[in-house]
Amino acid sequence: MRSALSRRSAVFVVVALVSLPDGNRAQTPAAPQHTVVSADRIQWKPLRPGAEIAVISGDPDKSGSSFVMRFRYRGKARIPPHWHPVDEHITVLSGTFRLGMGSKGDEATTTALAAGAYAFVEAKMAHYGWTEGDTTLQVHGVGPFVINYVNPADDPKSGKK
Ligand SMILES: [Cu+2]
Repeated sequence: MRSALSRRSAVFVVVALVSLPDGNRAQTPAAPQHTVVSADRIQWKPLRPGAEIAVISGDPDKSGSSFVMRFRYRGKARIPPHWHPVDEHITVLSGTFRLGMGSKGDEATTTALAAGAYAFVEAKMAHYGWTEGDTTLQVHGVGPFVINYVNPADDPKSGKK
């Protein structure tokens, strides 16, 4: 008898929790966000001749912000040796990307990554690359995503590229 009663009480408690109106529920953190970006809404900006950059979501400049960016290259393009203060996740969306590790920028030591391939480069690891034909890369990670060129002359902001 006693156990049947407590079982009935337990059922009542569950029903009461499920049927509480929204206003009576404990406050939850900010509502989850979602982002949808169609390909024709991507805003490409010039990075260097033959190379463009676009921020797809998040703020790569902001510390702690998850971000997604794309890099689009025309023909055979060189990505000079550089490093980032944060981990870099690279996905090849189209074309072929040749990725190399280190600060020398030697094309012979690169690995060819075809469309669909993924690469991870740890924070502060110098790396470089070449594209074979028109190539689009997607890069994601957590900001601040800064591009530090091993050779400062390679920085598009230096005015020499
Ligand atoms: Cu990089």
